[in-house]
Amino acid sequence: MAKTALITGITGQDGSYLSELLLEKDYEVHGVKRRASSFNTQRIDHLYEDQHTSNPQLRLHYGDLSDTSNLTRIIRDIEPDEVYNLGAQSHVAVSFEAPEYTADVDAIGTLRLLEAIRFLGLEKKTRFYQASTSELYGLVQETPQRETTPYYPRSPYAAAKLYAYWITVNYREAYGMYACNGILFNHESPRRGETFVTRKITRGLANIALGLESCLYMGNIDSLRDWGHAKDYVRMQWMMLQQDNAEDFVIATGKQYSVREFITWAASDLGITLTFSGTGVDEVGTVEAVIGDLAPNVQPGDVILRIDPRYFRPAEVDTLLGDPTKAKEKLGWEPEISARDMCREMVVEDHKAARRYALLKAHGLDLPVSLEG
Ligand code: NDP
Ligand code: GDR
Repeated sequence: MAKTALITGITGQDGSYLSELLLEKDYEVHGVKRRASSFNTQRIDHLYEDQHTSNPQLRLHYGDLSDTSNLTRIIRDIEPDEVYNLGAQSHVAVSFEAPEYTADVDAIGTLRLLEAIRFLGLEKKTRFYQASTSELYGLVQETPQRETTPYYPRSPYAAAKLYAYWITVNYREAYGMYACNGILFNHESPRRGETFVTRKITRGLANIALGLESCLYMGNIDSLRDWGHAKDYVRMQWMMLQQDNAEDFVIATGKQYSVREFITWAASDLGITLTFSGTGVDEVGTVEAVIGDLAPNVQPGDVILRIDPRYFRPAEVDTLLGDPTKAKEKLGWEPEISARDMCREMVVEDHKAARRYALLKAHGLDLPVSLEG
């Protein structure tokens, strides 16, 4: 019998890759999507069949992690074998501006799902995956970070996710539920939200290369991260629910780079050699040379990167580096795509999108390019 999965956050980056993976494995996939005033299913539109055909394998339900009765009803109707809780207000900087909402959705939203499973008597049937995060480590207490490293959250987002982490452990211990945390380090892809740092860089530089924007405004470019590819990481999310016993795992590559290095890679994938000069908020990125024809609107001497303190966070996580040894040894999981190759893939996709915009513009069909960072 085909398994049934429920994914919260199905319209997000990970939700889209996980849906693809589960559909390939013949799951019946259900997703919770939020009501929005414009379409928000772009990342999964390619998977969505006409719902009028018999037995579509992917079904969407309106819902929200802040709505207990809605979540309980969806779980009652579906009785899923597996729940993947990927839904969240997932932007760390935004969580400083909307701390209460972030806590409600990211922390209490997790409790609502676990409690719905228990309340409906599904605690021995339904397996639960919680999207935990390397942000739990915050002000790091040990390097590299592993499953036993103490947590020190540095944002309302991380504090909310810490509650979600522990309530997941608690439901496992208290009620014998198969519930586990994937402590995932940053993972990216061409489907990454446009305001996270990697995508902001690849999209911004591709737009600059084709004359759609003139300058990229960044925050702390000395920040260090362990970046993997979302496609590799959702494979691990599924694997974590297929074990005999529920356990928590760190998912990371074990390699670390700075935001500055990522900027240099993306620029070089567009044929741009960038040099940095100045310090602190006065640092700038200047074009030293341009090779090839991917960046026709950029000249040597152009300043295409500046620091904008608006993007500094009230408390920063300066460095994260994960140790995925447990995942490798117990599950045989290895990341297949390097950060460098992922950057190239993201630049290629963003350059294609920028070319489409530039072409429309050249034909008088001027669509606005959103510059929100
Ligand atoms: P995204 O921001 O791309 O996706 C978040 C998803 O959650 C979207 O589908 C969004 O819907 C949905 N969502 C937001 N608020 C609510 C709400 N109130 N009720 C229901 N759904 C909601 O995140 P990612 O795919 O990158 O990440 C998936 C999960 O993994 C998140 O929980 C994130 O915190 C966590 N995580 C991510 C990491 C990463 O590097 N990507 C690393 C570690 C953890 P909509 O499309 O309508 O906005
Ligand atoms: P992060 O990802 O906060 O690690 O959370 P993000 O890409 O937003 O930031 C990474 C680092 O880059 C620095 N930075 C900037 N970040 C953004 N967004 N915009 C900028 O202009 C900018 N300039 C520098 C940040 O200060 C930070 O140090 C992500 C999210 O996906 C979380 O949901 C997830 O839990 C963690 O990764 C693991």
